[in-house]
Amino acid sequence: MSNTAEIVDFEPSPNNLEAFWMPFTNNRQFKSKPRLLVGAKDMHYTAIDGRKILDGTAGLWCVNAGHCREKIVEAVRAQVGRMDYAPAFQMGHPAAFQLASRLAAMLPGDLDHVFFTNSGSEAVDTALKIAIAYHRARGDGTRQRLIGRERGYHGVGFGGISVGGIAPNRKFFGALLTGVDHLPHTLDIKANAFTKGQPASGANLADDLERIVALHDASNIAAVIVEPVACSTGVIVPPQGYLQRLRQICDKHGILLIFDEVITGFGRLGANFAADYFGVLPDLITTAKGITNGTVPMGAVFARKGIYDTFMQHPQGPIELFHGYTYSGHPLACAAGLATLDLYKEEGLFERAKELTPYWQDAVHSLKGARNVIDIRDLGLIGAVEFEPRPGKPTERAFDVFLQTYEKGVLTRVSGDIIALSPPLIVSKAQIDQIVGTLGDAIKQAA
Ligand code: PXG
Ligand code: PLP
Repeated sequence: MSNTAEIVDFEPSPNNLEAFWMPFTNNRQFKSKPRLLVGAKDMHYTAIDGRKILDGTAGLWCVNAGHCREKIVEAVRAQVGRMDYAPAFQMGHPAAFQLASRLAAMLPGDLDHVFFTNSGSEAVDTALKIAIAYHRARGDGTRQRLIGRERGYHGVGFGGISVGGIAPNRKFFGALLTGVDHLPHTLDIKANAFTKGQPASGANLADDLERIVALHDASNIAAVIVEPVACSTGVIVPPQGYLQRLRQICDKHGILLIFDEVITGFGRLGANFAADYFGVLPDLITTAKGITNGTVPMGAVFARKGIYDTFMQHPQGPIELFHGYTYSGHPLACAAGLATLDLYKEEGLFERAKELTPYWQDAVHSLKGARNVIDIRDLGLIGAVEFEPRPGKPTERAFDVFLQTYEKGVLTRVSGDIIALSPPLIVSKAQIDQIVGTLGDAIKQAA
């Protein structure tokens, strides 16, 4: 493939690295020793120095079918030559309707309507707004409070950081949304360290929702939003029965349940969605990333029939929901999305992920006993290794392991004192061995 060679005429120097203010990055560290990628194919990146890097993280949890897959590349190429853009408001184009129908057909239960956004952050803000507007449309306008969870990640919009629970993502940004409360997170290393899959204990943590309801009264609460598996914070796997319990309590009190499946959607757990995997039907699902295999930015909110119908029945002006983005349902994203769904299906990638899960689980847990490792967690094709922080220097140890692993040719993701893994679903057993083996070597050296 020639998709690596022609773009390498870029010599990094302090001058040309300065202008780009990098997101969620230690800019000064990066610019002093940049890690630049210039090409990608299937399971590998090509670094600017020509090295092949095995992708242990599907980019940032998004490239579920592997990189630069011909079918998707071709679909985007054809679409951009046919029609670059169509207005999203009061106008439409066929691919957006086709993609929405295809998605609705693969969703569980009566989740059957799709609102397009351009990212997971936008999907989250959209879902929160739909939840509040839905109650209002039913004459239940006091239901405005939103309940998130400690350590949750719901993107970086003001809605998302308000219901989110990652302290550094919140503390620099003022008062945030009012009327938000948080459930406790479910990580209990003392009780559950090195559990394979879902921990047996901790479902009772969902009962905290009853305490929150008692405090604010159900008549004031619009929705609860959780990641079925909390990934960004360092992979927190829900205890057995926990999500079922949350669903029961929401039902009891007329509260909408939102699953943020930006990472867990599209096969990451070896099922279409985490909602399928856990057998729990939320009222709204937020998604992004794998919806286009990361090729073109796109996010979406999936809504149950009753929610959409409520907006359609409500007598009001010419527009039912005063919300949308210039690029909602962008033609290139829709083309990428349709080709992505075809590819997932043709290659049976979600079933493949399911079949690989026991091998993956054993491989990741083989790092038990490695230096300074205090916990290992996994579910589906997700893995995480947590380290004892260096005294007084939190996050430094995992960052050193991440750098060492990259030097040795494997891309991982660092988050606090955790290394997270989430390879494309096309990963082979030999590549799983390489990812875990390289991480083990890096731990010996850096941890
Ligand atoms: N919700 C969840 C559950 C996410 O994981 C978002 C919302 C926001 O999506 P956008 O497209 O606005 O970034 C996310 C994104 C990491 C990492 O390595 C995770 C995300 C993004 C970047 C890095 O933990 N999650
Ligand atoms: N800011 C201004 C000045 C705009 O005109 C618009 C869209 O028209 C936006 C922000 C929102 O941009 P987007 O629709 O891409 O989210």
